[in-house]
Amino acid sequence: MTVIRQAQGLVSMFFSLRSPGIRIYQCLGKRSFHRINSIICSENVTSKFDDKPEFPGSKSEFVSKLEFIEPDNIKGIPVYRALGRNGNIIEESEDPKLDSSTVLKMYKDMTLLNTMDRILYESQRQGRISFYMTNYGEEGTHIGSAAALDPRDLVFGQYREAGVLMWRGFTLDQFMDQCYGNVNDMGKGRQMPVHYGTKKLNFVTISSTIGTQMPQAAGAAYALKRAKDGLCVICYFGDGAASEGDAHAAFNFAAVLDCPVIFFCRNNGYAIFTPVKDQYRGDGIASRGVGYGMMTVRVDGNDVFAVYNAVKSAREIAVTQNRPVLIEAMTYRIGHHSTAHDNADYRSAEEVRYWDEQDNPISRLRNYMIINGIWDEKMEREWKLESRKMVMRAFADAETRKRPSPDEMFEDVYDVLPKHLENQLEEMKNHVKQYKENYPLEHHEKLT
Ligand SMILES: Cc1ncc(C[n+]2csc(CCOP(=O)(O)OP(=O)(O)O)c2C)c(N)n1
Repeated sequence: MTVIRQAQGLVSMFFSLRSPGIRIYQCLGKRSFHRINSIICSENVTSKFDDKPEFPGSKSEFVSKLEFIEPDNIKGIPVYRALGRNGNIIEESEDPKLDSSTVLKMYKDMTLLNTMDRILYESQRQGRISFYMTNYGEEGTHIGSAAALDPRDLVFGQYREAGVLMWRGFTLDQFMDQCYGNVNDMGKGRQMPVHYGTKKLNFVTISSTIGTQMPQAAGAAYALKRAKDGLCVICYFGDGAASEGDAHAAFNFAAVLDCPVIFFCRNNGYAIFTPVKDQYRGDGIASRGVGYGMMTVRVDGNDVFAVYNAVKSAREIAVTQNRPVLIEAMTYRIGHHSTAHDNADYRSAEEVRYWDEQDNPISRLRNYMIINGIWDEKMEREWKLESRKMVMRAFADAETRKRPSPDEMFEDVYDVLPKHLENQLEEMKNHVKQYKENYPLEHHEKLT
């Protein structure tokens, strides 16, 4: 494993910029100009610089034949995988050799996440919570990456990474309390559902504004580098987020300032209804990593072991060499973008079914477990019942808890409430008291 293992296999998949660099087209040779009796003369100069460009930052050579780089003729960046669809290890050297309890936790978290998604999605459909986003199809990217990190590594998520939190020990009660915005929600009901955050588990609170987490992650990684405590940052983002200006700022700062951050792209094929073919013209997100001078690899995100191996090696690079690494995990979003959007508006049911049935990260891992004798049909049946019970219990408890008092929305920003907010608080209280029949006050803690 780690660096030695990388040298054997995976590291060859990381693209580091040790390649010759893009060469510079030059037509005229270098000449020296000087003035004799008002006539400008020139003469050929030969020096060691004649064959090597001297431009600041240049890493390449001169060429004398004009040739454009034709992106369509460059071979695509390959996709690294360890597990075949039927659950067999493809190359013995790429078997992460995880003990069976780790593999079982991986599988149980992936399937529990699935069950939780189903219940919370339905709960929104029945009007019990305001919003929800499922993680169907991307469970392998969450669990494979989370398992390869140090739990003290700092996570900046986008919003579709609930499995990372689950791996770190966020409980079903905590998920449900956040989605219900009840008194036990750490955000006190001020955030939309799925905007989780917990200092205890080193998971920075989700922000709805796409891409904001990316420069923040680069900055936090710079701070970790200065602290010299051997930790790194992981920053999750989607293929759509990669089109934001913030992505450019984050990649460039992290590369130039040598920040220990893993940029983990979940390339799930769509940004709401925009397919990747309308999102970019180049070779996905991985090709950009090389452009920014980052170690880069593309992995099969539906292969939890490939994701695990890639993140383990990327973490080693980040913390030992203080360098950013870009991982592009290829996957597919099986669920609707959120409860506010419908798949049927932009893709066919057959397309979604194909990924669900033919290339599903959960069934791939289950096949591996069955082949290796650590799972069987009876265990599957029992776990399905047990996990559903666990989710339903947490769901029922969260629903019965009261919501915070409305006056709490004014707290936790200022140490001392400024005058204009004090006035607003008073106005809100008077308004709610006057029109109490229009507000579900019985579901909230009492107004002070
Ligand atoms: C700055 C900004 N622009 C637009 C939106 C609306 N929006 C929310 S999610 C989303 C798509 C993001 O897609 P992607 O990054 O691929 O992530 P995925 O949802 O596929 O996981 C958009 C455009 C937003 N929240 N913030």
